[in-house]
Amino acid sequence: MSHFQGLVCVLRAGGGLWWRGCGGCGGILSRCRPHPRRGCSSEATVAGAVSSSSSYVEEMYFAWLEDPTNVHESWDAFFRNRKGAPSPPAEEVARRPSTLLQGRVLSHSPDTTQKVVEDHLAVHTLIRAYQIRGHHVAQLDPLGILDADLDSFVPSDLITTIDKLGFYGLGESDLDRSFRLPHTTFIGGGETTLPLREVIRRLEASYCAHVGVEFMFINNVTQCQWIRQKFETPGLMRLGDAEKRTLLARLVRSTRFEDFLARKWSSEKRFGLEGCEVLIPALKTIIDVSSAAGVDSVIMGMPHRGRLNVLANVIRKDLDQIFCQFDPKLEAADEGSGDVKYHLGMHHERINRGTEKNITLSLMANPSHLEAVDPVVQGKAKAEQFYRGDTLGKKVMSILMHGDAAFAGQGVVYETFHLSELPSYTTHGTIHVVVNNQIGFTTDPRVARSSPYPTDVARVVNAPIFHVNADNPEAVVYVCRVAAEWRNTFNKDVVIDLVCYRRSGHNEMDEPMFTQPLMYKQIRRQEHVLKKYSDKLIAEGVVTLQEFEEEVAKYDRICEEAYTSSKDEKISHIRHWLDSPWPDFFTAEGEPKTMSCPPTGLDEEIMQHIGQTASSVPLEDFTIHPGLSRVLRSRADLVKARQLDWALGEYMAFGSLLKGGTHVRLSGQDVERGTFSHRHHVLHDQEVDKRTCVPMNHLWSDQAPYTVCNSSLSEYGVLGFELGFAMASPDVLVLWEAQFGDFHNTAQCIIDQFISSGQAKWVRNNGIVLLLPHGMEGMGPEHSSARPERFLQMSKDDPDHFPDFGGDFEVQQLYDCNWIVVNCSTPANYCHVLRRQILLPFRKPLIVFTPKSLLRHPDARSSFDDLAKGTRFKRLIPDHGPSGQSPDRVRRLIFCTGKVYYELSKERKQQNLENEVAIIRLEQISPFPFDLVRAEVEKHNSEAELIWCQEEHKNMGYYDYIRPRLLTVVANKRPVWYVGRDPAAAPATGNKSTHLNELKKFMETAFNLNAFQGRKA
Ligand SMILES: Cc1ncc(C[n+]2csc(CCOP(=O)(O)OP(=O)(O)O)c2C)c(N)n1
Ligand SMILES: [Mg+2]
Repeated sequence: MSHFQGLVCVLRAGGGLWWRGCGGCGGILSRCRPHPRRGCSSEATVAGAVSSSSSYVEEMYFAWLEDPTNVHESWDAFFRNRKGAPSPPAEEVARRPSTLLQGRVLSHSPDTTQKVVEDHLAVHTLIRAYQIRGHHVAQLDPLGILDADLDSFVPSDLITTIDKLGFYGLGESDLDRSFRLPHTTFIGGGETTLPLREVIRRLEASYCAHVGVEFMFINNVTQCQWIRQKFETPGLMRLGDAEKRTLLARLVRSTRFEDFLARKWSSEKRFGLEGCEVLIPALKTIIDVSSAAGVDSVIMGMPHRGRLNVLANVIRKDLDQIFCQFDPKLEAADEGSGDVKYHLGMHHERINRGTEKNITLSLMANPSHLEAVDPVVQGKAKAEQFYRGDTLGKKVMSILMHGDAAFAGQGVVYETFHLSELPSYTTHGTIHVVVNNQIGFTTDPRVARSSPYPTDVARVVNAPIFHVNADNPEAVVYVCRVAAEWRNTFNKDVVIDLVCYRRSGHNEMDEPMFTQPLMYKQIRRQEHVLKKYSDKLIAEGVVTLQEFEEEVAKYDRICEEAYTSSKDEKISHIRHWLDSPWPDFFTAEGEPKTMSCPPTGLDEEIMQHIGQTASSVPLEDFTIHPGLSRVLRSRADLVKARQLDWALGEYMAFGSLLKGGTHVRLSGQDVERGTFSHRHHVLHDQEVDKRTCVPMNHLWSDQAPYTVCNSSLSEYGVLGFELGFAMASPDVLVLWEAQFGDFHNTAQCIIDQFISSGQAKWVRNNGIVLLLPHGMEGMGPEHSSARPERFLQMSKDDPDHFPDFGGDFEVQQLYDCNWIVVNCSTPANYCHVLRRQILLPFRKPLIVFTPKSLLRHPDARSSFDDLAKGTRFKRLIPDHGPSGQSPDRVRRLIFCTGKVYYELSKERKQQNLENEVAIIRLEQISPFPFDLVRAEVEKHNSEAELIWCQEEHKNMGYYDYIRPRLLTVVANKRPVWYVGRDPAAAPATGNKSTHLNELKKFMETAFNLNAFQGRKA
């Protein structure tokens, strides 16, 4: 090995000896003090730095080997001297690069050519250090008082002093020496060599001015090169005069809009954008660039801050419609509770001025719960892409805006990022814009997050992060342009961190000086960005003062005129704020086209066909697991016997909807196989890696597609995503299945804020289905209860009001409710209720408590007859046994729901009480089937005891919901008795024998006909 090859090897392989434990310094090791909060960045990065420098030497070496005239004569002399020289001893090898990279000239080398190599390496290391850590030095805070990155470590090798040269073993005398530039930088433009002075100047301009680029953690060379080229190429960041004028005009609109609101409604909360007015030109730039690249639909989510401004100046909602929302006398035209003005959504199709192309912009309505809308936006964007066949996200894209505190603090942000690259969840790149006003309500960043930047969460998906000083509008626009180009080129997420400030308190009424006195003293002194930028353009001669003033006056006039016409608005139509209209599904007035629902049964032929597909492998030469062959064989036997188990019932529902053209999407943890191994919707070839087959997609050649996808291990993010997916179209059955129903509560925010109350707040329908495995089976406190009590407590049907049964009562009741809660006891009924979801003329969320042991219970089967043409979902299943034949003899009427029916039935048989006790199953719990329950009560002996029996504890389950409604049915004239588990804190015991004892005890009560005698209700 030559001396040189030895050196290269050391640089590559031997590095582990000296860089370990220290990386954030980009290879400059001895000075790096570990930062108490952050530590250093990855070893891989440093390894990259070294290998890049060494590869440059290597490049030279191989070029020289080919032909010595290929390289400069100093290299020629260097390699000539080294050729054939013995390899250096091991300890020298280990020591040399460290010395070298610290810039100290090897003391024993008198050779000047060697110094040339070492100096080149030093310069390359310096370049790399700027690329990796220049953002720490960048001037990002417009106020100039805070470190935008919360990192007290000062990278002394980068700060603009001459001392840093010594750090690299260079001196002042080297500043005017020319150095050859590596291929990993673009600062040269057309030049391949530059004087060191110019190298540093250009690097500082690229990485340490008003833009801080964080990207060197990305482990893809092409992407890194792309970013370097965008930020290093000389002159690329400069805007033309026309662009500057457009930017100024947008800044005028953004600023004057807030000023106008502040003038007219000085004591109203509006969460204004003051301090980050550039958000508007930023978004418009992203949309312009994306539109030019072919995007024609943008779905956005954002929090409160600046929302009205975005509606007015990005979405272009009519100003009078916005202004009238401030009128306290405005009456609500729509049913439902409505929402505050800075939560409402919007959908608008218009011509994009920049590109003269059509563009549809949707801003999703959202609750106060920060970041909750993120996955919802992604789901809706994914659905639009799916239905348009936009498999690469070239037509539809999403933009998410965030506050700095919420972006760092809310876990759903992380969950959403983790969906970004998953095949069934990716939206092919989201542009995230953080309004980083360096404060969250009254809390400083130093106590609000542990990461240096609020944006660090994005690093998990290798998204580049562009920090930019928001008081430099041109830098902001440039960064936005690059972000949009990045998304269009790589279809990956990207983050823009607008480092700004908040001119008022959290809202306009808040006093920020209580908590941030110094910051706000500075803010009071801070000149408005519009003033600074207009002065700049006037000084540059890009606009005249008069032109600027005219632009301001023109927009002020527009606001005034809109204000005048807003006074004519007497009624607020929330429908006009709908983010996801379904024009063909409803009438022009937004009403259902009918108020009835057809039967949900199926043709025998269809059932047979679906059943056969469900029991077979539709692909040739496909080897399935022998255990699965047994499953398919037993399915085939069931089909032959015209029987359905739970899995087949589901197959019938999905398959028949697919036949009718409805897309079905089932998502959740392990849903493809099914947590309980009963579903098997994706077959895996046992011989060929990753070869799979989804039989449901082989039913008919013209069927709708079936999507079944195992999700990431998230509930909040994934449920939000599916809700968004279901929002895009009424012609899809979207189902989210919890692994066990118990886990849905980590998605409680989506359930409370969107699913339960979404229609009331935002007048939009949603037909999402939640499948929540539920049942007390001795599996412990966290694998038993899907918490029916919580869903029922949020159901809005009145417990004390006995409704009129006019018209189609079933449909009317469904129309009036906020969601439907069912617990089906048979596969046929499960199939019916899923089909009803789609055959209804409107959409409501459906909560299904699904079984576990019943999946394979021999009694929990249905005949094909229960699903035959003309049949329907049974909201209540009467007792068809002996008690049903002679209802007069019945002494006890037990109402129940779900799996406990089978336990009750078995016990009744054992106790030989089939004539005395009737067991009635409530399949639809909410809205409560008052009509059918009353019929049951009236049919039976009026002296019979009324019992509600459940397997859940008394303070849980259904009892609190059922009891007042049953009492309403009997006009409070008869008592309703409770049979079930005693009240408890945990939903279930972890002890098997306690579990069985509890069951035994309440079964005894259920059939002890004297249990309630003499007791007061
Ligand atoms: C999940 C959630 N928790 C708490 C709040 C209450 N809250 C409203 S705004 C706010 C501060 C948000 O700070 P930031 O994300 O930086 O946005 P900014 O208001 O500064 O624009 C808080 C804590 C909320 N809306 N949502
Ligand atoms: Mg903030």
